Amino acid sequence: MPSSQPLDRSAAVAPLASTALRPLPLGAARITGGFWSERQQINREATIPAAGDRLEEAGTLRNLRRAAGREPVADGFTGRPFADSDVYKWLEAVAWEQSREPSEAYAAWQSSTSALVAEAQEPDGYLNTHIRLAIPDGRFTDLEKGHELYCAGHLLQAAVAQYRATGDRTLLTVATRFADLLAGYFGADRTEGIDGHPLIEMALVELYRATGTKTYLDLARYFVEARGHGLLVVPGHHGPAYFQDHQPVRDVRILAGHAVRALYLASGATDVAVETDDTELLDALRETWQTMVDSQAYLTGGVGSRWYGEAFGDPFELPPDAAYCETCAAIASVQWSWRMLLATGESKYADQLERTLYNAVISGVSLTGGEFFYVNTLKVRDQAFADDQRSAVAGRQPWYGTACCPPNVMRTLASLDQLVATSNDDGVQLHLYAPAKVVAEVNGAGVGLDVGTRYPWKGTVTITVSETPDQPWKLDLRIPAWAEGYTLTVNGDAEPVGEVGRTQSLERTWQRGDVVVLELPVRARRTVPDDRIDSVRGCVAIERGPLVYCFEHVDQPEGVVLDQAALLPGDLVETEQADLLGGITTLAVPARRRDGTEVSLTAIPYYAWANRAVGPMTVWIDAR
Ligand code: FUB
Ligand code: ZN
Repeated sequence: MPSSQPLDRSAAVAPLASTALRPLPLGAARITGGFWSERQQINREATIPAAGDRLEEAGTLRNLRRAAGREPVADGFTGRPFADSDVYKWLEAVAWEQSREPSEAYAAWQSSTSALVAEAQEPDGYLNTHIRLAIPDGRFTDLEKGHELYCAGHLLQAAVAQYRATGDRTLLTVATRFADLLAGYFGADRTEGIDGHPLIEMALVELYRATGTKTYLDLARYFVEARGHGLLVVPGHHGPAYFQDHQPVRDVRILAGHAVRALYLASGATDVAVETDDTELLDALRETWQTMVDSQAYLTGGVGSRWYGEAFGDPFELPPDAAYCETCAAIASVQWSWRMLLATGESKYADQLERTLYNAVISGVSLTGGEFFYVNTLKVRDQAFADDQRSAVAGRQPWYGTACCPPNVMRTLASLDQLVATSNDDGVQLHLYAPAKVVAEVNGAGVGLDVGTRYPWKGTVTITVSETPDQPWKLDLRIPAWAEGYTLTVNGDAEPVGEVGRTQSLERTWQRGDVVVLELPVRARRTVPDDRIDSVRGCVAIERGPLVYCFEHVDQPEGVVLDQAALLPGDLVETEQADLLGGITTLAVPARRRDGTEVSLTAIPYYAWANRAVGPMTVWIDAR
């Protein structure tokens, strides 16, 4: 029986060890309107409900019914070996949504699907419908490709979300039984082995955090430490680097191989480092993160520059047209940056997280919420040809044969409120600027903030103190790296400004009704790439606030071939267009066609592209 009493209102990532910043409990930061609220509403009303139908059509739920014995087992398995994980990610989204706003429909999806999952679990705690239906004697025999622990990881994450968001222990019981089986099977003194697709590491750490069972942390640590010894190879296809098994995690300084795998592993390793106070591991992860951001991440925050192996490229190998930038990789990058932010308190992690969310994550879902991108390229060439469903040239799709990305977007948007703010003994830190209500405890006393803003379209952020103790505390504001020239006032009095790309702290004994106004210079700017990125040398991109812009063919004058156009110096003219693409600010940009004719090109936010016709598009454009 599900218990109805929430016992734990922790967020998705809730360290037990002391960290620089502490996540707020569920509901303590609430996005109340604006850009993200609109996306969350679409996620709640359109995307998540439709995904229930897609999971049915794809046979994913039927696999569970068969494994549960509700339908004939002999009819077999449908889909990719990791199809179960799509259901778990969807259930996670359903859970986080209920922490935002309970509803009967959501509660019904949760209870019926969780009951089905519980029924599909085998008596000894094992659960995987692909193995059960397709290779019943194949447990843990194909760790490279089998995805058994990857699916288990998503189950654990959904279970923790469900428990924290609703108090329902149905999935948590399933998850702990499976985790107990894993802990009894894997380990240095038991069966040596690691999964071909990391994820179990961070899932086990969170299960440890939710239950207090240290065995789960120990197993997570084992999986992190056992990596890097060449156990995983698929001859003729992938070597150990694809699986991040070429180097011990603490020796890695440059990410390699499959991007989602690499970033889920980095997230799990960060969790292990935090909970075991492993500063050497955390330092290695800091360096690796910095290398990724400096040389392996696209301007959008997207990562993975190789289609082959869905993989990281070498440093500065960032071709815009061949970009893979899987939506899941962007989400994994957000997950890692969030963990690094909590661990260190350094605002550069929130900067990258914001860049990735606004550009590489939400580009992965259409404005109506019904279609998705798997690959988030930065350029579609003129007359491009696609023979792969994942290619942007094929257009956004309602679902994919490999459907990892859509439910990943759903759970990310459903849990986005959790990334707005944190607290620690010094005060409260704001990371994402959105209309929001934030309540936090600082040294046992209540702090309340009301945030008003039209960010990312406008740069004014107004923060009103709605509750405060009679003691000094710090309000920390992230000043994005692009915000040169920002200003700050408290009750109308100017504050000295600091460096950009850092946190600005305002410490005082606050009074209820105090008003802080942060003015971020949200205006169009030209961004020059690092000249070591040979594929875009001589180009520029346009950004405005946290948004990366692009040029989409449908907006351009007759005769413009984007691949052959060049930008000219001159003003970037901004126009608010409430009726275009859900309401955006467009930019008019002076340019030259190949024949020398001067034209005005139109740039739109990158996330909004491919919501009309699919065709040529570019983020980077020649500026010589
Ligand atoms: O292997 C499971 C998921 O499928 C990966 O994370 C994605 O890259 C896709 O290959
Ligand atoms: Zn994916």
